[in-house]
Amino acid sequence: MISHEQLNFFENQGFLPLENILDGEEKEFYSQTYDSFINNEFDTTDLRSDLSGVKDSNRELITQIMLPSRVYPDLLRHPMHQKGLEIAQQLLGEDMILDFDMLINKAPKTNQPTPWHQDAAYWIDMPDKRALSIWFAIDEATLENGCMWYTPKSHKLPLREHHQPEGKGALQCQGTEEESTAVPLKPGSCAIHHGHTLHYSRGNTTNSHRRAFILNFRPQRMVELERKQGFDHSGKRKLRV
Ligand SMILES: O=C(O)CCC(=O)C(=O)O
Repeated sequence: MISHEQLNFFENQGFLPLENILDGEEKEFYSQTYDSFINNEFDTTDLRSDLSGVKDSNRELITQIMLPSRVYPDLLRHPMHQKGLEIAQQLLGEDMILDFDMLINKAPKTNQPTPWHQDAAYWIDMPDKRALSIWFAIDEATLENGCMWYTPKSHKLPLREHHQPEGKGALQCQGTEEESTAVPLKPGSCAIHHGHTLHYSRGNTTNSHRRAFILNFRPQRMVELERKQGFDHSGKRKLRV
């Protein structure tokens, strides 16, 4: 699935777009399933929050739902998780497994950027730093609705200093579009980034949703280490039962 050139590009740049991973029927399945999550047809108590940190009692600006495949385990048997695992193993090694998944939706006309950050800043320190994220576009991702931007080679540099804004909101650091590359995507295509790659997305200024389904992979032994320390990406330190 991954060519030698793509592997080199990922290793050197810290990100990699891949086109047409899901076919028409698969895209339809994920679109419908995604809407079921957004419309609260699944119980996502304690797993759903507004990543923007903005207190708007009428609506969420950036909806984040953690661990959809824990809520609906059938997802693990569907192509996104299966193909995602193959991609992760080809890029970073046979011992890669799914660590967690999440949904991030930017609602229409909400215009809230996802701040610059590196995912590793969110995680406990790992002796084996291999990790990658696969960001699947459910809708077409454009500059106007908040496609991803990546800072090439940033995964090779020390983590930037991150801070949490006062009140609530996502952990963030300094970054610029000038040093970065935008990655617009068609539905069913994906963009992969290393756990240390600096990234961000603009706000959604369009009349439609910008839905992304995201899978994160790391070595099996590191996932076991995380779980032993009570860290399962549910947003709570303790493992949920
Ligand atoms: O979807 C977004 O806007 C941000 C996604 C992100 O930060 C991630 O997948 O690590």
